[in-house]
Amino acid sequence: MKPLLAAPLALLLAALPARAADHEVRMLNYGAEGGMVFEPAFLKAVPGDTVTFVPENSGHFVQSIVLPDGVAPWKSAIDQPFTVTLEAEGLYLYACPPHLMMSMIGLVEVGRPTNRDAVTERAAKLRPKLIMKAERLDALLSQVTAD
Ligand SMILES: [Cu+2]
Repeated sequence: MKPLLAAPLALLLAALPARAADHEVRMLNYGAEGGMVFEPAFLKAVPGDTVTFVPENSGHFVQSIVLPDGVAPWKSAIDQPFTVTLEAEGLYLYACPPHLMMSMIGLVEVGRPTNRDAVTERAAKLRPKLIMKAERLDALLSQVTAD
């Protein structure tokens, strides 16, 4: 291709929307970080991506705890795969309610962490409920992009 034609083609390709990614988070009785885990528990994504929660063992479901402003709360049915579209920028903190005391929690960072303060506030209230492995909460928060 002649160089004069290559430049307009590159511009055209750059204008096409990027394909949204589908991330997979497994719900496990036992994973690399011990018992009752989301894997991976921390995820980075961009608006428009989806996350599918896949129950690989029975007894798990997923419920949102803190979401970016304007995003409706969500909750899956027990033992069923569940897909969420990440429409807004911000942090999506979620848990498996039956195993909350065992710190079965996860966090998705979509674009910029616009609701960091809300998540930090809620994490302080959540911590006493995490009877085992509460350090998982700190590990998740520590992975959020700094301002
Ligand atoms: Cu669970």
